[in-house]
Amino acid sequence: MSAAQRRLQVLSNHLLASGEDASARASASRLAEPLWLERQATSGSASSSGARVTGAKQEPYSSADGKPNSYSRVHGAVSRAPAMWRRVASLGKEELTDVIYEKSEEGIAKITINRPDKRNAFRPQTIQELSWCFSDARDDPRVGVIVLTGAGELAFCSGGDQSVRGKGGYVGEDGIARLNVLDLQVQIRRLPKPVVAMVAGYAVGGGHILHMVCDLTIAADNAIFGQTGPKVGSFDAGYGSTHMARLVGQKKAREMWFLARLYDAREALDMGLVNTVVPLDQLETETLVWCREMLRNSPTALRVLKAALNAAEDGQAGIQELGGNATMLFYHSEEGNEGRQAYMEKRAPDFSKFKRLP
Ligand code: 2NE
Repeated sequence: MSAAQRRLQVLSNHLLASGEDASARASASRLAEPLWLERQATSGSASSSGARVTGAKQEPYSSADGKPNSYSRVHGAVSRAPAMWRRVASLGKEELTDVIYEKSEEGIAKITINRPDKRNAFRPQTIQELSWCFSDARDDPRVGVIVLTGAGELAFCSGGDQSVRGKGGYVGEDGIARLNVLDLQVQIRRLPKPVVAMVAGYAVGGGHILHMVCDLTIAADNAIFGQTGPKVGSFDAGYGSTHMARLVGQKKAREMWFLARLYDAREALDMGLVNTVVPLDQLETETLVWCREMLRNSPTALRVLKAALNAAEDGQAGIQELGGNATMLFYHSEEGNEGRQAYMEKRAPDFSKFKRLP
C-alpha cells in the first residue's frame, strides 16, 4: 500500500467511524494527495560540510537570477541524514517504563511516549518520566533541541488514561490522584531550549495540549487533533484554553472546546495549530531538518526569544522568566562581576568605567 493510500485509509476510517458525510470523505480523498505544504523535495545538493542533502527549501534563498544568494551560501543546506540515536534507559536509579529517551551526538534529545496500546495515553508514571527526561535535557549542555513524540504511527498522545482516572485526578501506584500533566506543561513552556512536537496520528485531549505548549509542531499527514474533554467529563481551563485561543483565535478555540470535534492535519495547518504537514514517512526526517536549522542558530537568541514570546502571554510569571535571562546575561558581564568582586574584596564597587548607553 502506498503512503497516499495509507493516509486515505486512516482518514476514511476516522471519518466513517465518526459518521461524517460524503463531502467530508471527499475532503479526506483530497488529503490523500501529497500534503507537503512547506517543503517540496528538490534535487540533492552538497552542504558546506559535504553532507548530501535533499529537500532544502530553495526559493526564498535565491537571488533573482536563480543563483543561491549570500545568505544561502553562508548558511548552506541542512542534512537530511537519519539521526544516530543513543538510548538512555534510566535516569539516576529510575528505569524508564512508559517513555523512551534518546539523544543524538549533534544535540537533539527525543522523548517518546511509549504506550501505543493505549494510543499513548498518559498515567501519572508517564508524566513523571517525561518530567525526568525534560529535566535531563534541560541540564545537558550538549542538548540544544528536544523532540516530543509518541510511539507508533497511530497516536502522538490521547491524553489522560481514563482507566486510571479517579476522583480528583489520575491515580498512580501510590494511590494519590494527580493532574501532574499541568506541571509538565509549565516545564515544557519554561524550558530554555526549543521543544518540537512531532505528531503522527491522534493528538487529542491532554495530548493535544501537550503539542500546543511545545514551541513548534511538525505534523504527519495522518495527524488528527482535538479536545475530547467535554465528552469524557474533563477540561483544561489553563494553557489548554488560553494558549489555544492565542494560537487559533477565540472563535475557533471555543468551537474546538464546545463541540469537541476532531480536525485533520490540513485543517490544523489552516488554523495555525501546526507549523507544517509532511508525509508520514518523512515525519522524522523533516523534524530533524527543523531541529538542525535551530541548532545552527544562537542558543541565547532562541532562549531569550522563547522567554519573550512566553512573557507576552504569561503575565508576571512570564516576566520573571524573561527577567531571569537578563540576570543570567548580566552575570556574564564585567559590570555584573565588578559588583560581586567588590563584595568579596570588602570594598566599594567601581562602576565608573561602565558606560550609560543610550
Ligand atoms: C484516540 C482515539 C480517538 C483513537 O481511536 P481508535 O479507534 O484509533 O482507537 P481505540 O480503539 O479507541 O483505542 C485503542 C485502545 O486505546 C485505549 C482504548 O480504550 C483502546 O483500548 P482497548 O479497547 O484496545 O483495550 N485508549 C485510547 N485512548 C485512551 C485514553 N485516553 N485512556 C485510556 N485508554 C485509551 C480514541 O481512543 C479516543 O477517543 N480516546 C480517548 C481520548 C480522550 O478522551 N482522552 C482524555 C481526554 S481528557 C484529558 O486528557 C485531560 C484533560 O482534558 C485535562 C487535564 C488532563 C487530562
